[in-house]
Amino acid sequence: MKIEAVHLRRITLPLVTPFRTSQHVETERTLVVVELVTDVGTGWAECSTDDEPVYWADYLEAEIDVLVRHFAPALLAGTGGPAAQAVTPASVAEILQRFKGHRTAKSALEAAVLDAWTRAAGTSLADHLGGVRATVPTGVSVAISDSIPELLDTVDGYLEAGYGRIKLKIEPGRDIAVARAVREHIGPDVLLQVDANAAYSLGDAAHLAKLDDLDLLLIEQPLAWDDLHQHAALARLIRTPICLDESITSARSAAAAISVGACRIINIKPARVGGYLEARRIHDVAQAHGVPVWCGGMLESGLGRAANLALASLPGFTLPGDISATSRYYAQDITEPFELDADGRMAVPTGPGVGVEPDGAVLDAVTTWRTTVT
Ligand code: OSB
Ligand code: MG
Repeated sequence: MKIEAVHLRRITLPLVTPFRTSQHVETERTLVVVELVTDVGTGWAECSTDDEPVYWADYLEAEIDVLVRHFAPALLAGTGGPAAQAVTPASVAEILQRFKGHRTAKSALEAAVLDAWTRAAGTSLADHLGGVRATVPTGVSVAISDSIPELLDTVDGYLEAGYGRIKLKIEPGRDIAVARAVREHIGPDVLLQVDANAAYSLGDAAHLAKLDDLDLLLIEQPLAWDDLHQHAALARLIRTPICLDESITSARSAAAAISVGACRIINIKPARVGGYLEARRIHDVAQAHGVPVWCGGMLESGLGRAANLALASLPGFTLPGDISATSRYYAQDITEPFELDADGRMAVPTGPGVGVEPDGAVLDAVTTWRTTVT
């Protein structure tokens, strides 16, 4: 495939409820929509990361800059670079490999190539990746709240909506008592897990061990993103299974984390690992080691959600992901809304490519900036 132009738009979507983690609060999501013009047709994808470099180093304005200056030019056929001949989904990562970091931006371009490629072939992204299920279980990531009664109301609302798993964001001072209150409120049968976004240190091990009697599915990323060794040490001090998010940036780091005993479960987020193909490699490594995985989220619009659903249909995704209905995030999305079915599951798109396209009028209405790289 030859890439003729890369259209980029920055859009802002107000969140229906503020999203507060141990690192920051967000009331609206700003992300970039990528529209690739190729000789076989159009490909769509999104680049979604936080406005500030708090979840990890990538932040939206930095990803825009690296897309415009470095990544898009490297993929364009007309610039005489490595992409002059042909781009395939697998060659995107190879072409961009000499550029360090900025996996969020790399993931967006690869996803857009995958969309154009599979759309042209008349295949769904899920079939292309090797998906095996038509629907996937859903979970919801619940923001930190100052009030436990309010949090319990929020959780009740999500359970009524059909979510099969609750993930509570925690931080020092809002952790054990919060998780205990939720566990007591929802009873022993609902899947419950917590996400610290790296807010603790190994010295907190005895404190975190107090989560052990709450029958949590997992604790996500308790310690620093770059310390597998300390996660392995923590794993020997608490019974709650450790799941890594921020620490897993590639199949190589996933293999390292598993082999040193730093995690028993992995959150796979395509934007964090440089794309859907690396995400699949992590899935394969984890599956080979009997490590369950689930699909994380970046408060994506419908474009990213559709692609995440395709990924989550792979066989090793045995735990519910942070894949929630559009209405949990946005009053107005750029694609058709995604909803839960009567069993609290979500259908994997079956149409060609990622299976959805943005609505042009909505996209125009939420666009705050645009450019074309040719
Ligand atoms: O740590 O998983 C995280 C959102 C943005 C950045 C990091 C994280 C999250 C979420 C929300 O937890 C997941 C979602 O519902 O998209
Ligand atoms: Mg997380």
